Amino acid sequence: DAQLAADMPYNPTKALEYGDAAWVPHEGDTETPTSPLATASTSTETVASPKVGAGQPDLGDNPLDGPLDRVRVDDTGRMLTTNQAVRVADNQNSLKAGLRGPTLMEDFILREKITHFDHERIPERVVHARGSAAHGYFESYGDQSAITRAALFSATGKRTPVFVRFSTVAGERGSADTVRDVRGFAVKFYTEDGNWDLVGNNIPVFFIQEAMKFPDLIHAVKPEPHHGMPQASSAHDTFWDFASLSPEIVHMLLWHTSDRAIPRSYRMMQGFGVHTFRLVNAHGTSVFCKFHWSPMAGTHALVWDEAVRLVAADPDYHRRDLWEAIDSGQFPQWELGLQVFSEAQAARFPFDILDPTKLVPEALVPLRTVGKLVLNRNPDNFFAETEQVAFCAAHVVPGIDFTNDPLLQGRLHSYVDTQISRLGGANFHEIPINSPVAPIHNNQRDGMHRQQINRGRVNYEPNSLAGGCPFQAGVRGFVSVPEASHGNEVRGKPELFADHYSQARLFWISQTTVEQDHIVQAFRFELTRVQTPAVRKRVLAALVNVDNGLAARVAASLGMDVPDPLPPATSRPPYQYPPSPPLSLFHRPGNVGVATRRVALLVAPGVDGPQTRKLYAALLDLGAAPRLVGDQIGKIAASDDAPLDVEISIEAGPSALFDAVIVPDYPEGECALSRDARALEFLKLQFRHLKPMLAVGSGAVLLRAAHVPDKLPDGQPDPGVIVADSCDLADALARFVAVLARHRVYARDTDPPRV
Ligand code: HDD
Repeated sequence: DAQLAADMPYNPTKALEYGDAAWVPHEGDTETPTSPLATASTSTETVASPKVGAGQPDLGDNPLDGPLDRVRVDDTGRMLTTNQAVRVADNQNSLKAGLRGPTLMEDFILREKITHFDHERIPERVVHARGSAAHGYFESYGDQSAITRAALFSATGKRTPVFVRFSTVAGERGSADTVRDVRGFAVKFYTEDGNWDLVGNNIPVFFIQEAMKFPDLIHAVKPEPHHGMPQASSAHDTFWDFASLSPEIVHMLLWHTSDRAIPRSYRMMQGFGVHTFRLVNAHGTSVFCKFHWSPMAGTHALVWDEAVRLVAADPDYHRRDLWEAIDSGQFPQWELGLQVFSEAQAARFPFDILDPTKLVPEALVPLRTVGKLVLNRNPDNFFAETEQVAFCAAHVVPGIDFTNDPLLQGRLHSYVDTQISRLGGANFHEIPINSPVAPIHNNQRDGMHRQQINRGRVNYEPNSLAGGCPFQAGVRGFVSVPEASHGNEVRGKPELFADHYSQARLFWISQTTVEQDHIVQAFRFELTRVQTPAVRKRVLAALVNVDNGLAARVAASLGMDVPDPLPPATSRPPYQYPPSPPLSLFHRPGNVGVATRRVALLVAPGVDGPQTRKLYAALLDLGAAPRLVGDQIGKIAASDDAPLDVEISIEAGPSALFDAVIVPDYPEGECALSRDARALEFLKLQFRHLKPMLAVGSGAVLLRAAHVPDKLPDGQPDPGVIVADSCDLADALARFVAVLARHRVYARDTDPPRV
C-alpha cells in the first residue's frame, strides 16, 4: 500500500490519503486506520469489521470482501460527525435564540440530520417487497465446459461468491413471513465474467404465460385498491376473480394451495429458475436447461394453522430462522441440479418448453447435480445490502442465454426499469452490493449519484484518441445464440400453451393423501374468504378439468354443487402423465437430521435437573436448538441443588415457535404447569401441528391433562407421542429424534383436528 500510495499523483486536497500520512492516526482515531487506498486484496473482514457472526463464517478467498470492506463503517471509538465529517459537539439540543427562543435556521447540524431522516425511505419493491438475504458461495462439482462456457462451472471446487435474497411476493415490506404465498429465490453470482442473476421462485411454474398479464395478476393479488385490504393474502375476491378467468393459472393454483406455499424455513425449500434457459459452450453450441435448487435440509412445510399463528407469534419467523442458522454456524446449503435437454428432445415433449406454466417431469429429464450453494454470512446492514440489492432476469453471463418464453422476455425489460425508480437512477449497479467483482469499462457516463471517476477525454466509440479503448471483446464477450426467426408479427400463443390442465392433474396425482387433503383445505380457506359466489363457482368449474374428486371435495367444503366443467381452450385431449414422485414435498427429506430444529423443554420448579440438562446437551450435540420454556424467565429450583435458567416464557415463546416439545420428569410429584392453561394449550397445539412430543416419567401427567391422544386415527400407536420412563431415556430420545428428523407425524393429521 505504501508503494501504491507513493506512486499515485499527489492530490493536495486529500493529503491524508498519501504516503506515510495515510497510516498516521489523526486526532480522534483510537486504532490504526486502514489506508484509504486499501484494495480488495489487502483488506480483510477482521480489519474492517469485528461484526462477524458467532458461527465464524468460513469466508475463504471471497473476492467480494474487498469491495464491500471498503464501504463498511464501524463507529467504535469514533467521534460523532456530520455528513461533512465535522465533529458534532452536542447532539441533544438544537441551536436557539435564547434558551426558550426559536430554533435558528443557522443550525446546519439539525437541518442535515432531519433532512437525511426525511429521505431515509425508498420505494419498496412492487412485488417481493418483503425479503431476507445472505452472503455465501457457489462451489462447482466439476467442469461443465462441454455444455456451458459460464466461468462458475469451469472446474471442480471452483467457488464463486453469491448474494441470495428470499422473499414473499404479495406482502408489503413489513408484512409477515409465514403467509400463504410463493417464495422468491434470487441468486446473484459475482462471476469473473460479470454478474449472473438467477431470479427464481420456490415453485417451478408460474401463474401466467405472458409478461403482458403480470400487472393484472399483481393488481389482483395485492390489497384491493379501494380500501387497501387484505395484506399479504391471496384469499380475497379480486385474486380469485382473476384466477377464475385465467385457466392457464390452474397448475400454479395447485402448487399455491399446497404446503409449498407455507415453507417451514427458507432453508427448507427448493428453488427453480422456472423458465427454460439455454446453456452455451465455447463452440456456440446450445442446449436447453431448467435450474433446480434442492435444499440439503430437505423440503419441509408448516401446517396452515401454525402458519397463521406464527403471523402473530413472530412475523419475522423466516428472517430470524435464516439469520440464526447462519449466525450459529449451521450454514444453509442447496445443490444445483440442471435438467439439460436438446431441441430435438423438446420437440417430442407433450408440452411447450417456452410455456412457464409447465415443468419438465424428472422422468423425462433427470437432474444433473453440478454444484452447491452455501450461505455462510449474514449481511452487515439490512438496507445497504438486502434492500438495495437489485436482481435482474436480464443479467446473464457468457455461457447462459434466454429462450423465447414470452414471460421471460417481458422480465428482461422489467427489472432494470423498476430499479431505476426504486434506487433512484441508472447508476444502481454502482451500489456496492450490486457491483460486479469483474471490472466495468464502457462509455456510459454521468447520471444521478455517479461514483466511478472515468478518466480521459474519450467517452465514445469508435475512437482513435484512446487507441480504440475500451474495445469490443468479440468472441470473448457475450454472443447471443443465433436463432432463426420465422412467422408473421402476431399476438397469440402456440396451441400447446392452451393445455391448461394436464400438468395440473400431474401435480395432483403426484401428491400423497395428506398433501391432497391440505390442498383441498387451502382451497376451502381461500374460497370461503371469497365473497362472490360466481367466482367460487368458476374456480370449481376449472378444478373439474383437473380431477373430479378434487372438485367434488372442494365443492362439498363450500356447501356447493359441482358445476359443469369450464370449456377447455383446446380440442386436444389432455395428456395422461404418470405420477411424478419428485413433485411430492416428502420426496426430499434432507440429510441434516435434527440440526436447527427448535425443541422446547417445558420446565417448572421441581423438574428433574440432571435429566433436563442431559436432554438439553444431547439435543445441542445433534445441532438442534433446545430452549428451556417455563411460565416466566429466570431461575427455577430443580430436583437437585443446581437451579435451571428458564430462557423464554410460554407467553413470549408459544408453541408455534417450536418444532417439538419435551416434558421432563418431575420426581417429587406433580408439575405446576398441569394447571396452567397456557402450558396445556402449548401441548395441544404441538399435537395439533403434528409435532413430536416426548414426556418422561411424571411429565406424562401434562400430556394427559392436555388430552393428547397417544393413538393415531387408525388406532395404531402415535410414533410421535413418546412416553418414557427415566430409565429408558436414551432409547426414548433416539425415537424422538428420529421422528423429529422426519419433521412431522403426518399420519396424525385429521380434519377437523382431534384435540
Ligand atoms: Fe419478478 C422481483 C421472481 C415474473 C417483474 N421477481 C422479483 C423477485 C423475484 C422474482 C424472486 C425479487 C428479487 C429480489 O429479491 O430483489 N418474477 C420472478 C419469477 C417470475 C417472475 C420466478 C416468473 C417466472 N417478474 C415476473 C414478471 C415480471 C416481473 C413476468 C414483469 C413483467 N419481478 C418483477 C419486478 C421486480 C420483481 C417488478 C420487483 C422488484 C424488482 O423486480 O427488483 O421487476
